[in-house]
Amino acid sequence: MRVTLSIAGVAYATAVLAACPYMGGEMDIRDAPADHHLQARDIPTDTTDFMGQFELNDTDVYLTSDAGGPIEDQESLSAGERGPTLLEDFIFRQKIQHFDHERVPERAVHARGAGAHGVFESYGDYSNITASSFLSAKGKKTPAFVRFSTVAGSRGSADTARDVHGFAVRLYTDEGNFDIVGNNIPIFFIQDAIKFPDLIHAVKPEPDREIPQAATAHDTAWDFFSQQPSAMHTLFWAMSGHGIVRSFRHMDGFGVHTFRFVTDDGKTKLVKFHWKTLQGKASLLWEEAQAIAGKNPDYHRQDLWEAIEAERYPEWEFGVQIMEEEDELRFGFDLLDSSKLVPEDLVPVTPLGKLTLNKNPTNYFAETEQIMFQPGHIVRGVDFTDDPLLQGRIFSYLDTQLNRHGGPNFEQLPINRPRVPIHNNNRDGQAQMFLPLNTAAYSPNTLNGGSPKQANQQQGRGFFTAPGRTTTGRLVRSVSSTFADVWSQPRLFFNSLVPAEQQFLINGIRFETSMLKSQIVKENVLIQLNRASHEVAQRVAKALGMEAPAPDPTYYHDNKTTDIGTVGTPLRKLDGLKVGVLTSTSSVGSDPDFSTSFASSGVDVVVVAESLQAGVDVTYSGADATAFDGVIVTEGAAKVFSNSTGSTLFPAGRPVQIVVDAYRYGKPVALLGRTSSVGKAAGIVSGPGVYTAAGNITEAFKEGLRTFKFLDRFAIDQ
Ligand code: HDE
Repeated sequence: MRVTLSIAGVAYATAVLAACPYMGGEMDIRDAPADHHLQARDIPTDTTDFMGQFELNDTDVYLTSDAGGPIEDQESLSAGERGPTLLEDFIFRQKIQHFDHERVPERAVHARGAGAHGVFESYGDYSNITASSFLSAKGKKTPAFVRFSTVAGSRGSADTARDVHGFAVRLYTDEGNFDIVGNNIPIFFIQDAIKFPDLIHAVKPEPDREIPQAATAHDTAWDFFSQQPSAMHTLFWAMSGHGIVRSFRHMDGFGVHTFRFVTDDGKTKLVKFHWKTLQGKASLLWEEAQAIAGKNPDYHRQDLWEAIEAERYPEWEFGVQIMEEEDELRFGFDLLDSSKLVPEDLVPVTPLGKLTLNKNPTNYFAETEQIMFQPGHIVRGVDFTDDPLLQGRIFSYLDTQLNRHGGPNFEQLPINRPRVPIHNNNRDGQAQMFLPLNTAAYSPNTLNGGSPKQANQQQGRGFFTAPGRTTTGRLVRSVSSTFADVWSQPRLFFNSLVPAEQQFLINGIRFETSMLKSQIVKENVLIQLNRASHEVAQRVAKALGMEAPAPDPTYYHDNKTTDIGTVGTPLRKLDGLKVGVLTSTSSVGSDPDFSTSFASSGVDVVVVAESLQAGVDVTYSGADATAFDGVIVTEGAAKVFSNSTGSTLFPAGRPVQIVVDAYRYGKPVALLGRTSSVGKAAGIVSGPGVYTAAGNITEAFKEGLRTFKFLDRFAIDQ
């Protein structure tokens, strides 16, 4: 059987796998069309079309060795029933050897993550600002894969560790892969890539005892932060709700660096990339995040998976802040400095398209673990800037992929493979998947008709560097003086938060610095905080039992900007939020049917009772306030609460603890019927987000979920 596929890249891959009878079919790579550009416009937007061909279906087949022969592999071959295993046992050797080599090095940073497939859709034709084909027409769709992550923890660490979150997007455009390898925080700790190993060595567990895992609450981290004050700005963001997000779906993404958009005729604009969550931003409280880390370390991973399985596809709007080339120093800081953001009230974000995640990976390792992003994956119409952090990253990611994969052919793995064919003179290397037909693997050549031909700005829609870019300068090893002010923007961030989130930020710094053993490090931290804000320094110092230094007002100001916090703005969608309905086994059937009334808003109702039976989703022994975004105590629950300490079916006091915690975590809480005594026992004071009305509270409760955190419940330093 001959299979003709419309995409040469696909054909290559299939040629290799087609050798396996279980994949069905034979093929010849000469089936690949000669001119891939004819095909390039037809790339599949449904990612399953592409990845599906690599799926291995093991249904109703015999087990085989890797070499294809049918085998049995439950017992090893031995000399006599009680004798030694034979070296000859190729089945044993292959099975064990493959297992021994199952792991690849985890990512040096961002090791813990979760990903999903999706699609990007352009809102229009933006050829007036970029020659990128994925933004060339209204409604144009481009397949995507996104991987979210935390930075410091290892692959098995907990999702809710306080951290910056990775937000890495790959667009499989019809002119090659474009990766925006960004974070959920728009700025970065350092300004020059050469300091990255220092930053990471400082935040990773201390090297003698390998403690603490996935946390910056230790001496080396804050020693570095206080010696490298460019870290203050990102640190402020990480200590606020951005470091402990409710889910990956509830955070924005940022390209961080300033990039360039380039048009066909070479005109350029400076741009910052943004992914704005269409779910709305939401964050956890630190106490909540800590509890979840123990109760459900897979909290974020699970949330993303379940939302997609339930077809509540998370969405982000892609937009750019557009600036002129001559604006590099216009805003009082340098656009090449990645420790600075461009306030959105100065330059608003122009929306260009929408990203929707609509398919979970089929295999975590093959897709989420093996995807290898690179800031160096850019496409026609986009160009770099001289940001020294970006310049270093372009090297680092390629290098790290070589280390992780062991050779240069990682781009041929299904998840990394562009959805357009590849034609070049790169050859051989470990695990080469292609059978190149061209024996003149060099340019220029005549023997292959000069092909592959050079593509550039004028021909073949090739990538091109912005023609107007120039550079001159003395060779120096120094930070630009335009990068010097690293305190004004952390202050801008703090000024722009609502008082409750300012308090959360202070609490975060208090928690972390209270773990420090070195008095000198604590003093240095206060000196740096004090440069950004005397108030912050004082409030932190109070908890450390120390004195803040005298005000250091050089960078003090009262400016604020917009849309910067994670609390105080209602959610845009309730998709995938969970409401715990506390009841008892004897009254499950007679409780109101909350599932139906919440379903229309995408909210899941989880019924909690003493033991599992029809209509009960989870027991009190398994339930916890951290698992819910809001809690409803039904009338039927009253008997469980009054018997809180008497049952052996759940830990003493658990039902009331769920209500206590839900309230103190700022969640909406409803006390129905005669459960006011429950409220009393839980210390609940009636007020916003507490629902006691006799009638149907569903709509009001949904508003409560939209509010997400009731901020009046949190004390603020006086
Ligand atoms: Fe990364 N970073 N990084 N980083 N980074 C990696 O690449 C590096 C930086 C980011 O889900 C590594 O494949 C240097 C900024 C994300 O697979 C490594 C510098 C931003 C991910 C690396 C930075 C990021 C990484 C580790 C200083 C936001 C995970 C494994 C210049 C704009 C991508 C890997 C995924 C991963 C190097 C700074 C985001 C070692 C040298 C700034 C989202 O190559």
